[in-house]
Amino acid sequence: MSILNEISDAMQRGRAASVKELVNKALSEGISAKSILEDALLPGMDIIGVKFKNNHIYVPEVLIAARAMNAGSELLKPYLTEEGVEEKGTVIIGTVKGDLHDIGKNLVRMMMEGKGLKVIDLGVDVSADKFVTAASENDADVIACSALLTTTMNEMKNIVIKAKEVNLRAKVIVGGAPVTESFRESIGADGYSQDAATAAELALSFCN
Ligand code: B12
Repeated sequence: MSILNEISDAMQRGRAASVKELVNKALSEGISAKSILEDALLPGMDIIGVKFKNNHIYVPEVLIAARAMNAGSELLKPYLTEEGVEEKGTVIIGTVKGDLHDIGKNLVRMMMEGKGLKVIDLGVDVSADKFVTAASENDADVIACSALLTTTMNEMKNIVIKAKEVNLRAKVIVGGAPVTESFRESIGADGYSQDAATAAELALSFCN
């Protein structure tokens, strides 16, 4: 089995310690952080998603796989981040109220930091008020909100409404598996993108 398959396999089994060990080994063998993310960790999480959907595995198994995924991707952070870049803008990021999914949000944060953006991470289950208050207190350029549930993505509309109410300077960008460009348009958000790398580009384009 190739090391990338081993990483994916260990992640799916929720073996965080093995994932860390294998990621470090892969890095030392010269495999790029991008490849470890895109060819091992993300496809592994896709498989978990399919098994979860088909009731082959349940929340606890998904949770430990998610922890292993986060453990592996944390190790990639220094490699995905350019050293010594000056701050180009401020982003407030979080997962919307009622939603506890944070893997995608964490990847987006990492890629944004890699582009030299200062990212303030409010975590998960974040209310519209909290997003808007944090953006205003930190004079942020962008609010980036993530949602993984069709039920919670509607909370993004409240963020857009609240931001308009207080005339916030920050642009609101939205993402997460169920979010689409037409949904973005329907709630009047400023931007949408479907993956972490383009999310970072998008945020940067809104910073002066
Ligand atoms: C892992 C997972 C969990 C874990 C989360 C752990 C964690 N720390 O995140 C746990 C076990 C906790 C969980 C719980 C639940 N989950 Co869940 N979960 C998943 C799973 C398998 C993977 C999600 C994931 O991390 N994907 C990998 C990341 C990298 O992808 P991503 O988040 O989409 O992010 C990428 C892009 O979307 C984008 N992006 C993300 N955020 C942002 C933000 C911005 C601004 C931008 C521009 C881009 C962007 O960039 C990222 C990187 O490329 C999905 C299945 C799936 N295929 O999505 C189900 C899924 C999302 N879960 C689902 C469900 C139903 C639940 C539960 C309700 C289950 C239950 N019965 O309790 C609970 C809800 C808990 C809650 N209140 O949030 C459903 C949602 C169905 C729906 N249509 O709403 C899914 C789709 C599974 C399914 N098919 O049934 N889950």
